[in-house]
Amino acid sequence: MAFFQDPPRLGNQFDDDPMLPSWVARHIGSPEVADELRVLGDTAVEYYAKQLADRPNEPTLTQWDPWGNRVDTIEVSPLWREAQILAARTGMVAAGYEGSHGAKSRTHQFAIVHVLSPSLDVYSCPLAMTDGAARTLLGSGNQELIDRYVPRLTSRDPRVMWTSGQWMTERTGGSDVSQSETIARKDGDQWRLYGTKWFTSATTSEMALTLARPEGNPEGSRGLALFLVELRDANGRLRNIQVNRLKDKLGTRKVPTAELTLDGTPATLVGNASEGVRAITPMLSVTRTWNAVCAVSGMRRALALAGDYARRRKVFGALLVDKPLHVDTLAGIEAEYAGAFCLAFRGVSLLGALEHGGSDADERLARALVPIAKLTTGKQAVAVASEAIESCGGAGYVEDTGLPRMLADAQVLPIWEGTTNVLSLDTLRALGKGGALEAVVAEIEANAASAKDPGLARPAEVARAAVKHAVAWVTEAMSQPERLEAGARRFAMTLGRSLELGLLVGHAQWCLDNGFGPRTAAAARRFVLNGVDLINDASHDDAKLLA
Ligand code: MFK
Repeated sequence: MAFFQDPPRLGNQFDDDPMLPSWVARHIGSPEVADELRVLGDTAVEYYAKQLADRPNEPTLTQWDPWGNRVDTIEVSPLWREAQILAARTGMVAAGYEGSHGAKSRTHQFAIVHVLSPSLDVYSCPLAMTDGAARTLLGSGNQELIDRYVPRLTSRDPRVMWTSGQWMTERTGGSDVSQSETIARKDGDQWRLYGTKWFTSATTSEMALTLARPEGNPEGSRGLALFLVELRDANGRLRNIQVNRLKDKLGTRKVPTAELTLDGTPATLVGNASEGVRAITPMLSVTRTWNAVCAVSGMRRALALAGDYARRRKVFGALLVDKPLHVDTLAGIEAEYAGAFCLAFRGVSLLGALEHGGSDADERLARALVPIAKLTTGKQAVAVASEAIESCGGAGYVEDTGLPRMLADAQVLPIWEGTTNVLSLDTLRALGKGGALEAVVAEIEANAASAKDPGLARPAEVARAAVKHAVAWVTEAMSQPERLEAGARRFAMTLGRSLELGLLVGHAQWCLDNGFGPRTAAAARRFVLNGVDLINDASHDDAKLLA
């Protein structure tokens, strides 16, 4: 009888998660939420099967109808159509706004996101921007826009719920948006936008927040203003928007990312007619938090499949799960997942706290932690996905197993929403506001100090030592701009890894004290071996010779 390898399968995506049940027990403490997530854990398995069946389908753009009319219709994949309904009903955005769990509502919402999003082909993208748009509007003080749009963005009714895009990137660049060329002109009382948006994810959304420069405003980012665009009129036609083409991307291929020309597109000013970058920063904070959670949930999916494969795949006379080297390899990436989980979900709990009257200390910590979490987890997601598909051998490299998509989709996480370097510089900017570095140190110290178990003593010490080294480095480099900038990524990553380890230690102690076992403590010990302190002063002259 010929041999056929059993493919990897998923178990319940709540119960099988080594981090989520204990985190939810600790930070929400509601058995009903655990029950809800367990049901969604099965839904995630059901949608994984649909995802595999839907694999060849990608969005299509039809620019012209048979009679020569420009129509620019985008059709999304069947799974995306289902995802829209599922996302609304399960409250993937709404749960964060309903307030049923007070400041813990964000943890509830992102636990749902964590369980479901790896099965939804990056439908997390429009959801993240929708969440960000709701938060931005709520913070704008523009009551008319809040009343009109927030109920739609946060609805659980799929017939009512709208999603929102976020159009920032132009041909001039995605990092330095100060060079944006889109112009806003007054036409009577109506603002109209003229320009090209180069990378607009999820162009099927009903609305978008975007930046444009009101005519006559000065150059630079302060001359930009924040606008809201409703994409279609009552007949479903795009309002002076042309879809030039869909992007041909390495991953996130189900996301209808497009290039758009705005040619007199009606738009509503959200706040002032300037300072648009500052006005859109709530959107950036929310989507970067989504990015971190989706990085973590993507790692979890890769590990679930790699772990199951190891229990099915026999080589050299034994299952992979019984091979010491294979087990050692998986343990290394499981520890990365555990650390990343703690950091991403700490960002989530801070977001919830701030929305429910959090303290100044929460505010300072959040401003630094958001870019740090985004940049650290984005890199980990790529490394973990790469290792996980390698652990499935050649099958991991063959498209119709569905496994390679995990790596291709992970690769966007360090790129969109601010690259690793842009976020490293943003970390410096955040720390420059004062009090934020102290807040990071205090967070690590509080968690390290909670470690009573002797097995956590060394991880606690490593976290403390790494952050101490980072503080000493930045204090010295502060007065040397070239050194500071060249080392900014190593610095930010060290803060990220110290935070992950510190939080892991704190959570491991809680798990030991509350019947969740020694696994998280093992993750903390293994995380230490993966390396935490990345600070060094690489020669900038050498770097210039090399680059
Ligand atoms: C699964 C997850 C899915 C997510 C889906 C998303 C798909 C979306 C696709 C995209 O649209 S990707 C494009 C996203 N683009 C970016 O993330 C932009 C990356 N670039 C940056 O983040 C730059 O740092 C930035 C554009 C913000 C720099 O702009 P400027 O022109 O140099 O602004 P400046 O002067 O530094 O900051 C203006 C104000 O905003 C300052 O406040 P003040 O005026 O009070 O001094 C800054 O302190 C403040 N600010 C900047 N960044 C901030 C911030 N405040 C809070 N948080 C931040 N991150």
